[in-house]
Amino acid sequence: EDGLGDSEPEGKHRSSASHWTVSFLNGPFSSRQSGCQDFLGRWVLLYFGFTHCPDICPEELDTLSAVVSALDRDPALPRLQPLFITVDPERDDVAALARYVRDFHPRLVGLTGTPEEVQHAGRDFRVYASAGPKDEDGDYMVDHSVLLYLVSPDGLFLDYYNRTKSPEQIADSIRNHIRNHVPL
Ligand SMILES: [Cu+2]
Repeated sequence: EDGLGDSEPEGKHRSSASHWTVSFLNGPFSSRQSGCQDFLGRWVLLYFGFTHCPDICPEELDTLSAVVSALDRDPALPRLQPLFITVDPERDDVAALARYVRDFHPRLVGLTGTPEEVQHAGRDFRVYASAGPKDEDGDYMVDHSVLLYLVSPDGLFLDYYNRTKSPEQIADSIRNHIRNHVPL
């Protein structure tokens, strides 16, 4: 372990998130490989988790969906693209993610890939994920960072939100980012 634990990214940095490479899933993509380039030009709200997570991931995805829905109600704002990237590619294949994302926002796109691709996608966001031991049924938990990340239409990581933030607070912050955004 690198000791990052549940700690947050150090400050807001302008690390480019332009190197995501994760496999296609039920999004508006023409090719199997998908990545940041598919989302350039759109505001992205991104979460890393896994579909077998008993309560934290469903809660966070409910929060993410509530934020996107709140912003959807303002016709002057651009539509946010909600994304869910798995930290458990062993179990979360395309079919599992496609089923899972249906329970949340209708625009939510789930992404999976090889373990390397998924790790690579999380690196720019300093995502921590560590699978625990398997029980007798082969079931296991994945300890992981619990943060929502805001990515600008330029593909830059702008802000993150931890679990102390309400959907209203997050929506307000995103509104401010959109208002103050100066394109590259
Ligand atoms: Cu989780």
